[in-house]
Amino acid sequence: MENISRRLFFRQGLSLGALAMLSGCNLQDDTAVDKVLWAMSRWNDRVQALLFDRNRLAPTYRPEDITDPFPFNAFYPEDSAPEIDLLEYRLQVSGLVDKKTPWSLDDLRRLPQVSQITQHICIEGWSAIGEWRGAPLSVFLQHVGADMTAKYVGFKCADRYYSSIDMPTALHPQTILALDFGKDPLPLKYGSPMKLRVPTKLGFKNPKHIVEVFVTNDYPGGYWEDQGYNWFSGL
Ligand SMILES: Nc1nc2c(c(=O)[nH]1)N[C@H]1C(S)=C(S)[C@@H](COP(=O)(O)O)O[C@H]1N2
Ligand SMILES: [Mo]
Repeated sequence: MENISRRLFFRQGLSLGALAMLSGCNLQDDTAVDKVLWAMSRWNDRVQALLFDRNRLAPTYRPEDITDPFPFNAFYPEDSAPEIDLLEYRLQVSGLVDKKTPWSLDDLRRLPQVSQITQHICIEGWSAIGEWRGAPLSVFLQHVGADMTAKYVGFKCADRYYSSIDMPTALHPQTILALDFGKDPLPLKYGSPMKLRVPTKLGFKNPKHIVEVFVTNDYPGGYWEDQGYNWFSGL
């Protein structure tokens, strides 16, 4: 048994068969296959995290490159996007932070704002260029006294969507809590009143309609991530 799996490993590379033998599971069994694939995806996350260069910037574009109209996407149709009262809105902050006081939109706008024209790439096979403006997430995390040595920053949305990113990506200069799309406040369909814009990751890692930010060492997953999309999904 030992020999067969070693031979398979060297001859065929890390084939599913070899993996099954190495991990001692029977691939007739769907849950065993599933476990192996999940383990591979989490291993892939770790390799991607190691390769991530916190100083490398995603490409930026010119105003004339902006895609108009910009596509809408969500797990529901456009007219079902959650409507949030802008005056009542308070961003909740939880987990490994010193200050859990909720933030109004004016509070968020008082932080320094940066603009970016970047490309959004959706796993479903389309990409588009847009302009977003907002506070760097790193500045926000400093203000709330976040534990910057924690592993994850997670996001909860008004529509049951949720996602999470690694701390190095959270601290990347192009990762922003976006309040504006082009010259105007974020429209309802694009994530009003606030979305995470993270141009170093795929579109599904850009949660819209964010109502809570939390810092944690416990893997938070995400809406699509928990259905099999690779968690890191980034540069
Ligand atoms: N709250 C929320 N955020 C979300 C989604 C969603 O369904 N709900 N879909 C994600 C996906 S898959 C994509 S491609 C982008 C689409 O953003 P857009 O409507 O601004 O193009 O939002 C992401 N963030
Ligand atoms: Mo997407």
